[in-house]
Amino acid sequence: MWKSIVVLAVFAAATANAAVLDPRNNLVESEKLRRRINVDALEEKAQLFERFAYDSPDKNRVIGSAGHDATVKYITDMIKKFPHYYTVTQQPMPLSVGISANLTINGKETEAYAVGLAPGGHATGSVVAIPNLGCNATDFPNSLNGSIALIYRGTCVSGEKVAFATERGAAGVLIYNNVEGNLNGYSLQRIPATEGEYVPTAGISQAAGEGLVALLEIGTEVIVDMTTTAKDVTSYNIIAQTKGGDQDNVIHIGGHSDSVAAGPGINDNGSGSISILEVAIQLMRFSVNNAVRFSWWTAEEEGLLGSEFYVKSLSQAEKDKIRLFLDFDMMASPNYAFQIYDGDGSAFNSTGPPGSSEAEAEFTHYFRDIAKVNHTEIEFDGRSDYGPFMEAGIAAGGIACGAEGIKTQEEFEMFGGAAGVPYDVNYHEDGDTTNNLNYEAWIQMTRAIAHVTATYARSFDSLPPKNSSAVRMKRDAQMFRYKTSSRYLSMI
Ligand SMILES: *[C@@H]1O[C@H](CO)[C@@H](O)[C@H](O)[C@H]1NC(C)=O
Ligand SMILES: *[C@@H]1O[C@H](CO)[C@@H](O)[C@H](O)[C@H]1NC(C)=O
Ligand SMILES: *[C@@H]1O[C@H](CO)[C@@H](O)[C@H](O)[C@H]1NC(C)=O
Ligand SMILES: *[C@@H]1O[C@H](CO)[C@@H](O)[C@H](O)[C@H]1NC(C)=O
Ligand SMILES: *[C@@H]1O[C@H](CO)[C@@H](O)[C@H](O)[C@H]1NC(C)=O
Ligand SMILES: *[C@@H]1O[C@H](CO)[C@@H](O)[C@H](O)[C@H]1NC(C)=O
Ligand SMILES: CC(=O)N[C@H]1CO[C@H](CO)[C@@H](O)[C@@H]1O
Repeated sequence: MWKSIVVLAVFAAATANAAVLDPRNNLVESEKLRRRINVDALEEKAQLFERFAYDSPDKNRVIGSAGHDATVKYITDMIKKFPHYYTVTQQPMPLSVGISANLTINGKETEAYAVGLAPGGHATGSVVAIPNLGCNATDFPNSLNGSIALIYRGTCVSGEKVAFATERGAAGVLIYNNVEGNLNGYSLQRIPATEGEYVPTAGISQAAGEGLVALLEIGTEVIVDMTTTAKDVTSYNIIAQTKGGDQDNVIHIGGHSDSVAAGPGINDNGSGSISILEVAIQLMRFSVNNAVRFSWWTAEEEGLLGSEFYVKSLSQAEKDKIRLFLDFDMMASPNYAFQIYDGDGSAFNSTGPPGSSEAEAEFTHYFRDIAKVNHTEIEFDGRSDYGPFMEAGIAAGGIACGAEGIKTQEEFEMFGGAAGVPYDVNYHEDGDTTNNLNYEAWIQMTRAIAHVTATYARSFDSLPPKNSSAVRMKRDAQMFRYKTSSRYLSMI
């Protein structure tokens, strides 16, 4: 008797499941998709990502590590299980990962740090200190022929500084820190292939750099001998797109798959990768009107390299298909605030391309009217994976829970937690593990992702029309304002 009940029950469940599983007559809806998001599925994946880190010799998921390779393989395999629903590709990106840097200054061994994206090699020569920050070609002497350029870190990406020095004939570059502490995990933050070659580069401490500047100022010649070793790796962006839905009108959802070198990177930004993976898995129960594309970017921590590489690889026609790009990282900060990117510029006077205001409004609608929780706004400054999209004139938006910033008293009243303490005390530290997650925040944020995914997968009616000349003019005017703003000029 019990047997037949079991058989019947299984049969009934299978039938019910089959009906639910057939997405053809089940158009996605925000509430239905949100209901499928549960905390156990998120937690289970966070444990897995942590294991990928701890099983790797380096105990992290930084690009080029076994932990990152395992993450990329896991996400790709997960999506590949559903070939009827998604097309999945891995976009290869060649990178150079710094292994070691050995340095002598006037024959004396000095501690130096390997710098990511810089090539391996040997250089010896006399040191020339570059004035200012080395962010401007005019900072450099006309010829650095065979010298070692000494440059202060900061304000622009170091790749820019090293490219100037290389162009002027430097044999090598020393970057000295602009804060106390070491330069472990530091990178040139710009892909060399697109901007010209780099010479061997090493990092030194602020104190060591200032010591060299002082010696040069009193006219002492300083001879440096440096050897850097680097490893060439291929790192992958993962791109998955629904086979269903209008392929010319795409909602694009992204997060990044790598961590910093310090630890497993479970909140930063494992949480974002996992949230969008879970939404991608649950979406498979439903049909969509517009194509949905999910991306897991590589090498965000080295300077948004994966997303930049991707956007640069798209033709204008392909860019035009992306109606909106939404970025998700830091989804579970222990001392969280619900932060929405200020796409309409109402809080920080910096707006995104047309469509970005509407995206902000959709997130506001979710937090205020659906989840009924407070939210704040954060500056839309292009310093995460949405930056390259924004620069290409593609509407963008996103949400986050906060990184190293300090929670204010006002935010404490809005969200609880602790005032005067960072949103994530373990940001970029080895303590960013599964114990570092706020699950209440994480589920709320993941449901917000489900809401916008479902909303735009159904319709783009709330966004400005794609082709109107008014929208194009507005976009061009916005891009001109952005590219001439002091913020943008200080970033390049
Ligand atoms: C070079 O530096 C690395 C650390 O960056 C160190 O492990 C290695 O022993 C050094 N090699 C030599 C030959 O000094
Ligand atoms: C670079 O320096 C030159 C000369 O000092 C100046 O005119 C120019 O505005 C600077 N460029 C930037 C981007 O700061
Ligand atoms: C650069 O240095 C090489 C030798 O290191 C020398 O032969 C060459 O003349 C130098 N060029 C300039 C422009 O100083
Ligand atoms: C906002 O930015 C624009 C230029 O981007 C500037 O002209 C304007 O003065 C700024 N407004 C405020 C209130 O800062
Ligand atoms: C929203 O913030 C206010 C303080 O600004 C607080 O009184 C209220 O309880 C918060 N609401 C929720 C749902 O947390
Ligand atoms: C927008 O332009 C594309 C080609 O650029 C065209 O195929 C499409 O029909 C246009 N859509 C509208 C709504 O005008
Ligand atoms: C370098 C880093 O911390 N990566 C990103 C993780 O996510 C947050 C929130 O989106 C970004 O601000 C960080 O840049």
